[in-house]
Amino acid sequence: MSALKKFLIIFCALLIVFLTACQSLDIQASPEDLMRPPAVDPEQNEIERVLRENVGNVRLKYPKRGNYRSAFITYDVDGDGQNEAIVFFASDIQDSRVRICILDKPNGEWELMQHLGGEGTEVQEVNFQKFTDDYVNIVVGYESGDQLALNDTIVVYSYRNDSPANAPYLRDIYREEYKQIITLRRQERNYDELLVLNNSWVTDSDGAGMRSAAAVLVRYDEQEKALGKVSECNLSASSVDDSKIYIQELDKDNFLAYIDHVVDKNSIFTESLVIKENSVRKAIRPESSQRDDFFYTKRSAAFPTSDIDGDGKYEVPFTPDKSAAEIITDPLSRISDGWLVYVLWQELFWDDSVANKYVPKYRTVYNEPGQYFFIIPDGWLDFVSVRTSREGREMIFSTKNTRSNSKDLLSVFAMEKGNETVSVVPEGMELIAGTDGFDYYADALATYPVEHTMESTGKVIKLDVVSVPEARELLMPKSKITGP
Ligand SMILES: [Ca+2]
Ligand SMILES: [Ca+2]
Repeated sequence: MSALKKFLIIFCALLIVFLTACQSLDIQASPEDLMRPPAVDPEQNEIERVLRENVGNVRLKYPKRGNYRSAFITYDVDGDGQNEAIVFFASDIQDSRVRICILDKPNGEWELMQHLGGEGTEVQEVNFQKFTDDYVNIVVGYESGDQLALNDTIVVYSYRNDSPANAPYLRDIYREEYKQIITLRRQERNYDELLVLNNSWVTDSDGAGMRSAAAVLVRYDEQEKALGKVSECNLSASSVDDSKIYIQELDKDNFLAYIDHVVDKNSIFTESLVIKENSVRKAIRPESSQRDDFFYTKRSAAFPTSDIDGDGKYEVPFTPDKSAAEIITDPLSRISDGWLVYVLWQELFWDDSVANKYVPKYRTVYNEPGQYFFIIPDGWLDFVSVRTSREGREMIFSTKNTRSNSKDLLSVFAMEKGNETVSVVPEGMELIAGTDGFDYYADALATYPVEHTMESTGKVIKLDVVSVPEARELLMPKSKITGP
C-alpha cells in the first residue's frame, strides 16, 4: 500500500469520526437547553416595557383562537406603512375586565397612545378587516365571562393617526352580540362583511320565554357612513353555540351558507341561508314544499355537511328514518343492517324562487366498521340489495330477486391496517383505495349484464354490472371527504 493510499484511508476514517462527532453534538441538547424559553423578540420586550411603564404591572390577555394569538399583535392598522401594536390586558385580580390598548411610534419610539375598556373578561379572537376604502378595522371577539350569558360580544374599532392637527385616537364603531362570526368578501365590493350568529330569548304569544337564534349581516352602509346591521334572519335552531357554518359562493357576489345545528349529542340538522345583495334569508322559503329544514336534513352527527365530490359545492347528508322514508320514496333507505347506514347526499337546488329545495345527488351506503361510503349506481336503485360479511367490513351487492335466483354483483371490503383477526385479503380482490387506517378492495362477482326479474310484474330487465375500476370511483373513504 502506497503512502498516499495509507494517508487517504486514515484521513477518511478521521473525517468520518469528525462528522459523526459533529452530528451527535448537533442532536444532543442538554435538559437546560430544552427548558430555556424561546428567544423573545427585542421589539416585544420594548412594547411590554412601555406598556408596564404606563399602566403598571398588568396581566396580559392572549386571544384564545384565530390567526392572531400573541399578547402583542402588530399590524399596520392606519395604513402609514408602519405597524402599530395591539395589546389586551386586565389591570388587577379584582378587576378582571379586559382593556384594549394601542401603541404606535409617532416619533420613532414606541409610545402608548390609548387604552379603552373592552367587553367581558377574555379575548376570544382578533381580526383585521376592511369594511370600507378608508382603513383597516380591528375586530375583537370578547368572551363575556358570565356563565349565564346567551352571547359574547364583538367590538369593531377604528384607529386614526392621519393628521398632525388631531391626536391619534382609537374608538369603537360597532358592537354586536355574537356566538359565531364568519367573514364574507364579495368580489364585486372587495370589502369585508360579517355574518354573525347569535342566540336570543323570545317571548311567544302566551308570554312564555324560549331560546331562539338569528343570523345578522353586518356591513358598512354608504348612506349612513357607518358599520351596521343591514339584515337579520331568524334561525330554526334554539342555540348556535356549537353550530358549524360552511360558506359556498353562489356567484361572484352572493353566497349560500349551510349551518349544521346540534340537535342533541348524537344528531344534527342543516339550515341553509342565502346572502344576496342587502339581505340574509332562508334559502328554502316558508312557502316551499320543503320548508322544514329539520325534517329534510336531520341525521347522525357523524355526517356533517361536506363537499364529497370536491366540486366546490356542499352536499347535505340525510339519513331518513322509517317515517321520512315513506315520504322520500327511496327503497334503499330501508337498509337495516346494524353495520350500514343509508346516507342520501343532497344538493341545494337554488334558483331564487320558492322552488328552492334539496335534490338527491348521491345515494350511498355507509359502512361503519370499514369507514367508507359506497355510491349506489342509478341503474341499481330498486333492484339491488346489500349484505355484510367479515365483521361487517365487506359489503356484497346482489340482485333483489327471491333467494333462489339472487345473483351477487360486487363485493367491496375494507381491511383494517394492523388488525390481526382479518389480515388475509380475500382471494380475487383487487386493491382500489387506501387510507391511514384501511386498505379497500373490490371484486366484480358478475362480469356481464345480469338478468333480473321484477317480482311485481314478472318483467325481465338487464342490470349493468360494476367493474373493479368503476368500483374505485364509487367508493369513498370517510377520511378523504373534504369538510369545511
Ligand atoms: Ca401604522
Ligand atoms: Ca360537492
